[in-house]
Amino acid sequence: MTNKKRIFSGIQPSGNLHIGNYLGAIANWIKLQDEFESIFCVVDLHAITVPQDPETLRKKTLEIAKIYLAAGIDPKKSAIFIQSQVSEHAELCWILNTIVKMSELEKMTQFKDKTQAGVSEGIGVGLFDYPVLMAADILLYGTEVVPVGEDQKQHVELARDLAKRFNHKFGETFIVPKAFIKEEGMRVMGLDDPTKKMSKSATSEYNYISLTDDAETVKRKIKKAVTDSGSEIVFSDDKPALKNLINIYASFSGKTPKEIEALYVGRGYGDFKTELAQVINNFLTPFQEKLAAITDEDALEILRAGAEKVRPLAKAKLAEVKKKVGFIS
Ligand code: ATP
Ligand code: LTN
Repeated sequence: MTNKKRIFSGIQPSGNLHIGNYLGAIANWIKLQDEFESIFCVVDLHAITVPQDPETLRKKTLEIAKIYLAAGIDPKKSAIFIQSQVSEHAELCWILNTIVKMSELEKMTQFKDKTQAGVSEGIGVGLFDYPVLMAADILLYGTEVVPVGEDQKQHVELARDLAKRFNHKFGETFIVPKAFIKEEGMRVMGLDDPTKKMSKSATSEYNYISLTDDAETVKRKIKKAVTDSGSEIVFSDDKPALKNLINIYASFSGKTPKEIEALYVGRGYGDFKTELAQVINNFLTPFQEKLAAITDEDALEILRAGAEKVRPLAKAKLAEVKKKVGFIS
């Protein structure tokens, strides 16, 4: 490994990856991998914080790795690995559990969202502890920058607080990481409800466009996407549904929202939606061809090599932590 600054990020192998995950996270990673020493993880320990079918989990874990590769993460530049194959993540999480406060975790919006306003009946402890495991992921590698979507900012803040707290208590050990969040436009909202983020655990498939949706499905979903009142294609805060669709159009076409508005003067939603579906498919079709060409064996090999590459870093940091807290080696 080199002495470039390090980035670390991950995605859970649960549900179907959607264009929000791509635009909010993976697309940034591709750009950053030249500038930073990059580690990208498939966070299966996080995925089991909600019930998963074991066979589906195995399939999805491989699929995420293939998606990273098809999207352009280059295993020569970046390490790609499966979280559960480096057991130091769970060990560091345990140690961090002893310095995090219940009240800090109770404040986490993702936990509150996923438990319907904090009702903890029937909710696993793992879901509550999720942000601490994420802090362990980040701190284990001396990560400086964490490229994530906006919804993860609060979790990265907790990782910063825990790094500082540990350093204060036991002496300088962890680098205090920073979140890297792309400009506002990158928060992709649900197609059926522009007030909430596009989410792979959404109940309706009309919420999202999956990276594996075929061209016909994309057309159907875009056609059904909610729009605002009026008939003009304008980019404005009081038209949140249209704003979201224009943002998606802009991201995949490289055009600015202003250019897109100009393109549709005097034309209606029908034309706009047809062409938006085309713009998305122009990205998805070649992406899916690349995805289909990656075999399970290739992906597994890359994942094994990735784990081999990062394990020494994780081991060294955990050994340092154990010594600092007073464990005998
Ligand atoms: P869920 O909705 O089931 O919690 P998710 O779709 O948020 O899942 P994650 O695995 O939690 O998926 O997130 C992976 C990455 O994608 C994170 O960096 C997250 O910030 C980003 N991301 C997720 N949804 C969006 C979105 N709608 N817009 C932009 N980025 C997103
Ligand atoms: N919680 C993240 C996934 C994740 C992550 C990480 C992201 C787990 N560990 C470490 C960045 C760094 C999410 O996107 N839902």
